[in-house]
Amino acid sequence: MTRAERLARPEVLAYVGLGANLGDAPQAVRDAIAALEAAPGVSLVQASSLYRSAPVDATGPDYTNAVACISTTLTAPALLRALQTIEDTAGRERPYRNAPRTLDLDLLLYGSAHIASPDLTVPHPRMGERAFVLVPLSQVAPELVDTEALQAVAGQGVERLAATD
Ligand code: A4P
Ligand code: MG
Repeated sequence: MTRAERLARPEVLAYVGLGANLGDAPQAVRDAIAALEAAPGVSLVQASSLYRSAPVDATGPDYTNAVACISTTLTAPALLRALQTIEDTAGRERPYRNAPRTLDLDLLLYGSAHIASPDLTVPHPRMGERAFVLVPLSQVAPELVDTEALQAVAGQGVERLAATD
């Protein structure tokens, strides 16, 4: 992409789900929000509070989760690569699917795009079933989350952390 094309790219509003359940998970999520803010082509619009959640379809310690709303000039594949770079910097390893992790960054929504490529599915295919996504998402973008969807996942344990945790 030429510099002129890069400059001309429109801003897209996107939502990123953050999760961690190894090490100091709340700090890993805070650091990741700062890394998102610092990433080229990304500006942070709003981050949710941090939430503690029981593992869903996974084992291991409780997770810390959050959702960040960003504005970006990156394409969706370039944004995914930027997210994976932040995961790698946090020491992310992938021994098996849904293994405990130091940091997981999922692209939940990229504008109104629907993407189904081998490496990227947007909207994130499991976001609608997960309280650890819907509850923080409803904090930053209430218009994007149906009350019925929130009620359907109300049985999953999600607890807002105090700012000092
Ligand atoms: N990929 C495809 N679409 C996307 C997308 N929209 N965002 C591909 C991010 N990545 C996407 O991801 C595997 C591959 O998915 C990537 O190479 C990318 O090309 P990964 O992060 O390496 O592996 P993963 O995290 O095990 O898979 P995934 O799909 O992120 O898992 P899930 O379904 O998101 O589940 N319970 C609680 N309480 N909190 C959690 O945060 N997270 C999971 C992970 C399970 N249970 C949890 C939590
Ligand atoms: Mg992931």
